[in-house]
Amino acid sequence: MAIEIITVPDLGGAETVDVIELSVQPGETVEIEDSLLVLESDKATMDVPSPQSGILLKYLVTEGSTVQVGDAIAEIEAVGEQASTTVELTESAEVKSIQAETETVADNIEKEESDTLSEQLIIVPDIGSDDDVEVIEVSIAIGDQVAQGDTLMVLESDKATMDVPSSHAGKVIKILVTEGARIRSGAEVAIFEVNAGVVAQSALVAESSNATGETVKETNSVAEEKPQKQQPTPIAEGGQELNDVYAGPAVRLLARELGVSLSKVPGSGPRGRIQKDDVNSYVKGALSQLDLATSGQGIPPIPAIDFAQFGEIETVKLSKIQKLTASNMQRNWLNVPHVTHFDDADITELEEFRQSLKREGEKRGIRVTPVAFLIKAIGASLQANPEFNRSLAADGDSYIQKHYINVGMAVDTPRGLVVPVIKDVNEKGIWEISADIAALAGLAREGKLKASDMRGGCFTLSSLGAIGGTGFTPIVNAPESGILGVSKSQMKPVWYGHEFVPRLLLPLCLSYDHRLINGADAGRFMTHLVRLCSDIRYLAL
Ligand code: CAO
Repeated sequence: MAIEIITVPDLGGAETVDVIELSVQPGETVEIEDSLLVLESDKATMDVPSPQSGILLKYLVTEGSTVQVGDAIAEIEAVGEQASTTVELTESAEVKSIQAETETVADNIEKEESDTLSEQLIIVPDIGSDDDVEVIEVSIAIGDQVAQGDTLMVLESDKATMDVPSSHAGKVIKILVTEGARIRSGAEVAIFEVNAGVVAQSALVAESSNATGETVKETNSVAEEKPQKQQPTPIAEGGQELNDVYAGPAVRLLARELGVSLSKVPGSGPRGRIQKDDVNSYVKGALSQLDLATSGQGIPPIPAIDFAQFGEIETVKLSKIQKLTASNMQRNWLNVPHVTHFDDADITELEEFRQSLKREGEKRGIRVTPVAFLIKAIGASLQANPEFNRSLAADGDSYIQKHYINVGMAVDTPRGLVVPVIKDVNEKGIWEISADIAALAGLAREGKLKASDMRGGCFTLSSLGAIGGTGFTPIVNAPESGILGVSKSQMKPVWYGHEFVPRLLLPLCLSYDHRLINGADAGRFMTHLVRLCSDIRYLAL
């Protein structure tokens, strides 16, 4: 096993350069000419290609470090052949050719003397090759005021990425190229409305790779006075200013593969250079925005509002439970077509019976509330109406019929809403259920529930009876198919056929998943439940 130390090759004149990108992960395999890292001097950005195929063992430099010719930069476990030529980061032959040709083009550009506005056809200068190259970016939009030297578009060949700067200042009135098109020297790029009297100049900025993959960046001016390469300030359709795009070929390629417009990616590298990580972070951010936007199945997100403009505010972080509740509620509300069925149960006798249990309850140390009867009655109703004890399978092709009866109970705690589950309620009596309610509600409020205490529910009870209200529409705790909301019992006059009689009525609100349960099923379930609550003798049957 041969370990090769890779060193900084000839920098083509630069004394020191910054390492701005480590392009390979240690442990990854590299082929000859794969870019190992990107260096940057004041004038040029250079990919350092691997002279050796093998496994990159480690880097001997870090991003941000400064290196010079001969410095060791990486260790490679050599596999296969070594590059036959020495890697040198000199100006490539192609770039030189581009420079020479560009000068010729510029010499031929005519000078306009007129003071009137005229149309000017903008063409691709000689790019030093007869091959078609791809337009990877059109940097101008119709209506843009372009300064001489502004980037019109970016071309990419197998070996080079080239900014094509504008030979004229003017207003873009027509664009004749599209991204993805393949063009060559002399191709028509755009039509500008130009102010006459401008000395036309042309420049070509090439960020080019030679045969060994090295990249150099050169600006070649061709007129008597060297035109400054302006920072492009293209105006997007919405009138929004875009940033100059400063990125190497590898990053441009990645951006194109991911469909990212580099003008939207903030660069974190030296002088704002866009790095691969910047593109990845941009994509991650965009995806999470998309998740937010589509978590409502295409429903547009609620806009962010600065409430401080209306008065004093404070921002408080949600607890874990609150966040989970929010996400579960939204998920359930959006997934489950809800219907809520209302009825009142006459619990006059139930309440008398419950009061009669108080003394014994004190002896046992158990407090019996209406909730215990409701949970028992729900269990019996689930047994009698098994369609409420089903869950729709995730694929929507089947349902799961449960043969156990566990009832979840919403508990209001300082940290948020939790739903412990009372297991096998149909096998338990009122004392046992009451003890379970007290124990689980206590654990919930102390934040001591175990995950297993909150799993396996078939149906949920949400009792707001101790708090008040005449009715509400609870959200189904999917994949359960029903939830019973209970409001505060009240004495009300009930017509007994010949007189009004004061009765204690308990408002019940049954929400259900209409994909699995029909209205008639819900009516039967509710009627059964109301009968059990109104005459608890039926609970014994
Ligand atoms: N009508 C009138 N009074 C009622 C009642 C009702 N429907 N339900 C309970 N009460 C009474 C009880 O009888 C008790 O009074 P007594 O001590 O005089 O008998 C009193 O209200 C207090 O009850 P409690 O809240 O201590 O106990 P509980 O068994 O009624 O409820 C629990 C337990 C855990 C369900 C409840 O404490 C709780 O947290 N409820 C909130 C549930 C919730 O947040 N739901 C919304 C979820 S979705 O948004």
